Amino acid sequence: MMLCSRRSLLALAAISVGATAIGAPAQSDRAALVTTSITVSGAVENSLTLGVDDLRAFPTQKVSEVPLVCQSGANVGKIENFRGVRLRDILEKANVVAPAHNDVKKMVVIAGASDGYRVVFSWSEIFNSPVGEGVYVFFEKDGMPLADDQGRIAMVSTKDLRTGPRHVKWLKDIEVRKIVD
Ligand SMILES: Nc1nc2c(c(=O)[nH]1)N[C@H]1C(S)=C(S)[C@@H](COP(=O)(O)O)O[C@H]1N2
Ligand SMILES: [Mo]
Repeated sequence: MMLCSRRSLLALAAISVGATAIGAPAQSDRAALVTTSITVSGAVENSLTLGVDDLRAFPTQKVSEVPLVCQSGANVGKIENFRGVRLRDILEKANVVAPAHNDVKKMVVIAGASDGYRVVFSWSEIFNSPVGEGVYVFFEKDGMPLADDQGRIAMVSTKDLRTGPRHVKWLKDIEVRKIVD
């Protein structure tokens, strides 16, 4: 049968490897993606490295439920009973460097994960819009550390219309950058 030829088997193997690469990471891969601290760098006076205990030392908030909706509109579950720190409070501690009156308006905050996933916020969104109220770096669910599927530190922007995209699993770094002169 055609399908049993050596070449077809190799082709099938290649397809299945490709499918794994674009799908959700397997259980073992998720464990390898887990982050236990984050860095805050770029246009800040104080670069920071924050582990879970450091995050706990900030004012923390408890959030009871956030439905997760993908960019496609598909419902992809929810995150419940988590505790986190507002991104705004972390950036205030890092102290964004913006000497000119208009500098902050030209700045973005890039949140990166250990799998290379990255999302951006504008400074104005975080500090001058209702969105900023709901952007959390979180580290606890039901009083327990976050599991490997997103742990131990993640981020979510709870006031987004579609919350999936800026739910950053395995959060690794936060970079502040002025993107126009
Ligand atoms: N680190 C990381 N976080 C991520 C993603 C990703 O690929 N990597 N995908 C995002 C998108 S687009 C969605 S909809 C949800 C999907 O979460 P799920 O894979 O647990 O369904 O995670 C978000 N957070
Ligand atoms: Mo998504």
